Amino acid sequence: MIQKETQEEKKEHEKQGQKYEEKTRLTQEREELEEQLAQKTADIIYHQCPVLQQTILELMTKWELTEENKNLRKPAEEHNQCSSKIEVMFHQSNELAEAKVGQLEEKELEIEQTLQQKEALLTLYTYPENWRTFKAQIAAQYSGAHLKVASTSPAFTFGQTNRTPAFLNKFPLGEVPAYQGDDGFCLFESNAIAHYLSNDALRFATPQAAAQVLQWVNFADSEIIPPTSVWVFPTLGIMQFNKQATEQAKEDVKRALTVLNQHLNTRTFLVGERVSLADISVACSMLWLYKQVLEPAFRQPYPNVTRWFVTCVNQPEFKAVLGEVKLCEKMAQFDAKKFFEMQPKKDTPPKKEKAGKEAAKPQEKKEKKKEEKKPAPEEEMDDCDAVLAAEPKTKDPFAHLSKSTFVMDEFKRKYSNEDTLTVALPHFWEHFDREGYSIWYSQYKYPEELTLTFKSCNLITGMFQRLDKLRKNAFASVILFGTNNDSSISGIWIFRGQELAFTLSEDWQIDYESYDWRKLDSDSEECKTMVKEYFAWEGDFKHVGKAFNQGKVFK
Ligand SMILES: N[C@@H](CCC(=O)N[C@@H](CS)C(=O)NCC(=O)O)C(=O)O
Repeated sequence: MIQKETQEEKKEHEKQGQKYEEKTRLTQEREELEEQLAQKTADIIYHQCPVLQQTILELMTKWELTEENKNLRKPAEEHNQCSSKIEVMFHQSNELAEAKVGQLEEKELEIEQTLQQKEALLTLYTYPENWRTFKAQIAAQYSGAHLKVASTSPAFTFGQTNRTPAFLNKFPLGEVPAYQGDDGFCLFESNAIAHYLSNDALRFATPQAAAQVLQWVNFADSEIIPPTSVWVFPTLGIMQFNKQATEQAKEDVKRALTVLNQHLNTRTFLVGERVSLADISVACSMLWLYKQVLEPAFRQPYPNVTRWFVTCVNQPEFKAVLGEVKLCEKMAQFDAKKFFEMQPKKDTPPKKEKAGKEAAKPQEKKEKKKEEKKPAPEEEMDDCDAVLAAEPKTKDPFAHLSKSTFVMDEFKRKYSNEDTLTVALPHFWEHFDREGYSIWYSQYKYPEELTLTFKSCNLITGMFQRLDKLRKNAFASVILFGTNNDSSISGIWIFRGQELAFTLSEDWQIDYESYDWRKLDSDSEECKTMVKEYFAWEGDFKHVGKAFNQGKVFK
């Protein structure tokens, strides 16, 4: 017979059911809390905060949180107390963890700054794309030396900076590459610099191997560079072509290639079983040959040399400096047009006595003498002169614009030396030429990616550096707003012309796509306010919604 459930029994069952539900809810709640706590602990361990970690472990033991079921037996009230205690503790631990994170960030900033200073202090002065400098740069890639390459203004202007007394005081020849270390140690001569920046693996430790490295470094300088210069420079339009000298140079190159090919018949690298300074020096000295004139038919008898060269330039450390090296497909010939274009103008300051020294083999010297009788412009250049001659001829992307009445330099001087609100700004609006210049508002597109403020500032200054050549025709004040992990970047730019200047040159396009750009109407109130606030680094910055943190000026 089925026993009927009495009223009391029914009630008791319902009560038990409710209790069971309550228990389940509490278990869930506690599990969630424990999970949060574990997460927090993991965060703290991650942030290396052993004191806090210890406190939490102690609390966990005290409250028996790890013993699964014990807590369940506690009455709900006690459990709730426990939960709120945990909550309080979460708040406290959060604050402590945040403080710790803050400390760690400061430490990170300090380290970063020290690193930057270190990098900034190991300086290599050169002109861009100097194959002599590549030797040192590649050696530094292997050894891990952090180098700052000063090759463009304002850090270094070839033909100017290297002729100043301050530079000559440190480097009496006034030649580049030139190295200055963080300890003030100065070196000239590219081979010495590359040697200094190498590690022991590149230099080799045994006297024999070290001497072999030196042998190949000298081989590059005396057997490869002179004929290479005679043969290649005319094809670059930086030296007058001389048939006889070129033919002799080709023979000399063949001789060097034969020696190398023979040596590399049974070897992967020039010395020992790994890349050394020997490979770096010889490969760099052959860069122009392989890029300009060693067409497949010419290099065909020297397969070991080409195999070795290709192996070298494809090493990551070489690639990081040289980029992709494309081997010559068709032997370049004398570029007469370029040669005449590149002749130094009459008003170019006379270059000190040195030209063509490495190219000047005895026979070449005789040729030169004959040519000296001829009138200009046959004066010979070397690769250094070529850099100098090419520099001012770089196509001016603003050349098509008619002259403007607004003198950017004058405004920049006012901005740098005088009060912004009372002098620089009135000067700006008094002289600003709406036809010749435009004003733009820029805003960084990815503020959610901005973390530490010093990193965001590096983003701004990095952009400024990459836009170095634009300085004459632009001015900007860019501001970082907010704090770590909650910031934004925006700025006001003044450009020559009515278009965004970045599109005028490929070199300028690295950063600009990361920003939204809006041309401002220079007569509008909005523009007036923005120019005022961004130039003066003060004001409401209503459109931003975050407090001013710091500003950077491109001038
Ligand atoms: N043997 C030196 C040659 C250096 C050299 O000739 N440098 C030239 C540039 S290619 C230079 O700085 N010339 C100074 C000038 O023309 O003002 C080295 O390997 O470093």
